[in-house]
Amino acid sequence: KILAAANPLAEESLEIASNISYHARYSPHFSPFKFEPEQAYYATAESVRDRLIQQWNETYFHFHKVDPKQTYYLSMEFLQGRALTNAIGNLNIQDAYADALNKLGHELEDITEQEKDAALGNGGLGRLASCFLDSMATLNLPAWGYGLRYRYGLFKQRFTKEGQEEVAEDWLEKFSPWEVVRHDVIFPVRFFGNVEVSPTGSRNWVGGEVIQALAYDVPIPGYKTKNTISLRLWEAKAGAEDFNLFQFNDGQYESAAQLHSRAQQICAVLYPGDATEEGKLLRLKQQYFLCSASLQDIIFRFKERRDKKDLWQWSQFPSKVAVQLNDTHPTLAIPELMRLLMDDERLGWDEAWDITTRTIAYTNHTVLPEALEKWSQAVLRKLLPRHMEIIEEIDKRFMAMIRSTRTDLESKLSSMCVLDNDPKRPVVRMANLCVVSAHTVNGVAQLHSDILKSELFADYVSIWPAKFQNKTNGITPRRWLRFCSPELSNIITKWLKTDQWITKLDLLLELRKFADNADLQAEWASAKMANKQRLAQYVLQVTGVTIDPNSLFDIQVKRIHEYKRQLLNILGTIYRYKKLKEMSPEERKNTTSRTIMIGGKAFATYTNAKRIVKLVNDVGSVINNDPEVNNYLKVVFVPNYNVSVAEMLIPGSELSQHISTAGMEASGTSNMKFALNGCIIIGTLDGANVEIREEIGEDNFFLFGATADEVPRLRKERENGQFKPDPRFEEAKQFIRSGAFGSYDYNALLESLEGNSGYGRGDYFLVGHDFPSYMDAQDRVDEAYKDRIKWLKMSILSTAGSGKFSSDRTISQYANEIWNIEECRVP
Ligand code: 26R
Repeated sequence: KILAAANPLAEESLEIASNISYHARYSPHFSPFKFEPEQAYYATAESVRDRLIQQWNETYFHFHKVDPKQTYYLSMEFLQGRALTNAIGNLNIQDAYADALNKLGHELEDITEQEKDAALGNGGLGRLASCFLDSMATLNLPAWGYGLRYRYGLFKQRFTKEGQEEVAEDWLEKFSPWEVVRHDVIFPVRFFGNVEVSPTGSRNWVGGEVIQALAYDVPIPGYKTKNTISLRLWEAKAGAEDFNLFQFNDGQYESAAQLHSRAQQICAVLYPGDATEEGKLLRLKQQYFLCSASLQDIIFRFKERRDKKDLWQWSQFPSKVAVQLNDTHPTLAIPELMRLLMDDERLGWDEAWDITTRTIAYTNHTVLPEALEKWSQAVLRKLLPRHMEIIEEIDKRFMAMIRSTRTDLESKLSSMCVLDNDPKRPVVRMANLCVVSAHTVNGVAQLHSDILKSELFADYVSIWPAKFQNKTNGITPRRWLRFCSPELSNIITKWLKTDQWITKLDLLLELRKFADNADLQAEWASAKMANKQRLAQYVLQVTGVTIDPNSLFDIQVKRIHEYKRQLLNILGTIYRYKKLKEMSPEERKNTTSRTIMIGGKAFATYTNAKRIVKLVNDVGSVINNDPEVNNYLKVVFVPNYNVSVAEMLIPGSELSQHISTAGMEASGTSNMKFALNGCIIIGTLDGANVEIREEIGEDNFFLFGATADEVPRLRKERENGQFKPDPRFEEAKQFIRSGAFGSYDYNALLESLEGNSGYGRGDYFLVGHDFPSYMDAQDRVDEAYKDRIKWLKMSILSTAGSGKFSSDRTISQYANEIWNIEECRVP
């Protein structure tokens, strides 16, 4: 104690240690007298939560008092990953916690490993939402996230002889110390039923089933600020009154609790397969559940903050509330806000429409036709009869407006309107509903936003030229550099003589001055090597494969999809392997040794994606066990790619592949994480790659492949049989067909690269076209890596040029250019 008094860090760590012990003892979740890493994790998390709750409450009251305009980010996905390291880091108390845990006989790193990822998202879109929350909190913006509290998040990926197997991931198995249930925040959400018309002509939605939405809040701390905002996740519940005691006593247990089990289904899993009619209905229910609960909550808060004041009007709503739709998944917020304003608050159509359109903005994240949501009109009418009426009215008024003001667009009307009345399959086009109703529509990288304006939404641009914007994605530098690579972070701080870069990422530019400095290069190399060794340890532990930290670490991690072209990567790898086999031992010694790592989950019913996963695994087992070449090449499939695996992989990477067919990847965000960590990108001119290359410099980017504007012509040529494949491409495919990688029949997969017509056939993704330029770019990589000084310089320049890709920059732009909100800092 005496010692501690002289040293504030020691004092704080003593206090923390005692707080952790308190939780282990008095918030017991386990048998007493056990303090293994698991118990230590929960006790540590609870002690961190104590600190958060205080500033979280202060933030709530401060927002309430100041009553600023507030943004609500509606998203069906939040890919939060782990919270402990992030919370401790944002509170800036790492050292004290590490110390405190040492006193209790544990290492902070082991304790943080105990936490399960909160994987309430699929990939890029969900992780973006989580990075955005971090930036909103850090920038002291009045903003909240709204999502669903899925019981099971994204599946865990396991392997059998057949390939990938999906296992439910029970992230709530024990419990989550990061959520607080708000028993007083509960709203009814109706499904089915019918619309009743009163004698005065007003319309009311009645009947059907009513399920309760109960709020669970997750604290989102900002970095080095008191501001701690909320991610509010809804859970579906039925009430005691819905439990039929009579039936239960009669032995009819299932039907007695029918509504309870229907409620449970709603939040049971993230993104259930929508191949069946049943599955489609459930997904739509989830979407509506999120929208209705969130809007009721937003309106409640709007009124609550206003009730204290004398006069208020609905017309003020858009100057107090901004709602951002993360893709079309929460589109039903549009008819739901209209319904609440008209049917519950008794506003007329025009006033409700004015408020709705001034409140809602929409972000598009993909141009892939199969990912553009279209809901069957019949399903929508059955589940949400009043919303269907409102959607029909929106469409009717939109068409009337075009017919009366824009006769030049009449011929385009059938593709521009919201309802597609094709008698074979009448649907609601959700993206069109968003474009017609939102005040702003944005893409997520410059190229993507340009494509939205010139293709997908081209017809609307002349009606509303100012509606369309670009907001290039970003990533939080806290999680994706400061916390996942403390070694590199410390070097950056040392050379910039400040740690301000953590919130002002543009400062990284200063590193350019030192890119040739031998001392910085040496420190840089040793930090990268430490990260590579840590990664090699991890790979050994999860796959049993030993990899050499002196080889070039080449990584491609992302969801498996044909447009992302993991197949191009593995075909290139196969060609590389074949050439190595043909070389003499002397020749091999002159090659660049590589470790190629591929990771990612395949959607459970996406056959070709699963075949690609299997191929990577098969290729890996042959190459890694081939003593002739396995000093020069290893191929590893990293299982169960998720946020915390990314935090391990990215800092240890030197080359990363972002090689989608140009025009198809809206942005990509892992490309930004890799670049920020000093990893060089090999990539196409797609998504945010274009801007990354601009920022980092073309000399520090390995470019190849067709450009987006060439793609349509190349597909045509393909269909006309004008495509002449490169012999290397043929050789790689032939090698697979020869059975070099086992007996599995890869013909069906390879045929997707052949033939000449149709989506997904005739090499729609142009793997064959880009193969030669890809291989040439890979040759340039091998050459560049031989010059270690040159490579280190490229690596430093990569980090130095990544400042633009902070989600702080992205969120500031949303705040200023779309939401019109301002900082609201807790004193
Ligand atoms: C409706 C259903 C079929 C569905 C489609 C697509 C559900 C989820 C998705 C996810 C898509 C929209 C997605 O994750 N898009 C990614 O968004 C990232 C963040 O903007 C981009 O970086 C990335 O390029 C894009 O693919």
